[in-house]
Amino acid sequence: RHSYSKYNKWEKIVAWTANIAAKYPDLVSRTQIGTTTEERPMYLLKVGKGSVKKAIFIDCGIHAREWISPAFCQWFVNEATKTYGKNKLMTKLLNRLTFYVLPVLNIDGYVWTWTADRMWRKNRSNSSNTNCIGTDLNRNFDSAWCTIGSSDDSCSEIYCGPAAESEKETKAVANFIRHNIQSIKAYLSFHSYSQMLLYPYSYTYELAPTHDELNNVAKAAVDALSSLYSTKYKYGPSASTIYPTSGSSDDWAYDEGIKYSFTFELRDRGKYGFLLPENLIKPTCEETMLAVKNISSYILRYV
Ligand code: 0X9
Ligand code: ZN
Ligand code: ZN
Repeated sequence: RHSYSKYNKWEKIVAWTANIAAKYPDLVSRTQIGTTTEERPMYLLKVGKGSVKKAIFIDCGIHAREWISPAFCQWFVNEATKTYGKNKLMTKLLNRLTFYVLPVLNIDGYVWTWTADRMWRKNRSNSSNTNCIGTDLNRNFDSAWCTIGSSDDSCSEIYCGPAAESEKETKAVANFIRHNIQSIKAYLSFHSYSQMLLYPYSYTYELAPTHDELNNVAKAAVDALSSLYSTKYKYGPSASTIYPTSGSSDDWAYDEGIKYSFTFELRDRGKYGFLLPENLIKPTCEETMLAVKNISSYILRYV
């Protein structure tokens, strides 16, 4: 049985995408943006009232073992549908913005963490034709691809793949974003763990052209998040706040012109790490909702 306060396996999540779209036809619709290496359908939920307006693209589960991330995407869609018409801010956000939510980007990897190796990170492709499986999808985007904080060794956990966008999962997301670049104003990517809100750049220590605004938006979002349970988040440019990486989705989205591009590293700070207990799903998602609503309000008001 699907539950928002439990981790759900992929079959449950797929069924859930169909069910929530059927239950709220005027708020949620489901489309397929591609298929994974192992031919699983990549379903995207479009959440919002009426036709497409300014849009916010949200993805979860780029890294397979970061289970709190897909849990958050599901939580977000539930909260949106459940509180539409009741919560004033959510009603306004859904009336005036479109949220594209990809509940699990790396589906094959996610399935692998449920069936074979709980600590799997990469996707499940053998595009290198070596003994080692998997490309790190957060190293496979076309932004300073495979330069810094990345590896060309297919056995590495941060393998960049044989080429930028070599992976079907990367390609599907990048194509969708390119096709909808006029409407997409913000890109939010959810990872775990370390409690950070990161923004470009990661492939260079140079500050992004809009650094000051990104910093202000991040600070406000982190303040909103911590107002609930006092959870401490660091925020800043990715390279200096966590570590440099190249081929990452947020840098790519930013350089495509999506000027509000953020990566969340959700709870915790290492006590449980990727194995965050289920009783922490609710508090983690509730506080994160505040940050996402805060950023969304900013987009609505100023962008
Ligand atoms: O290494 C990563 O991809 C992210 N950390 S994780 O533990 N979730 O794997 C950090 C990404 C930082 N880089 C960007 N935000 N671009
Ligand atoms: Zn990650
Ligand atoms: Zn709630």
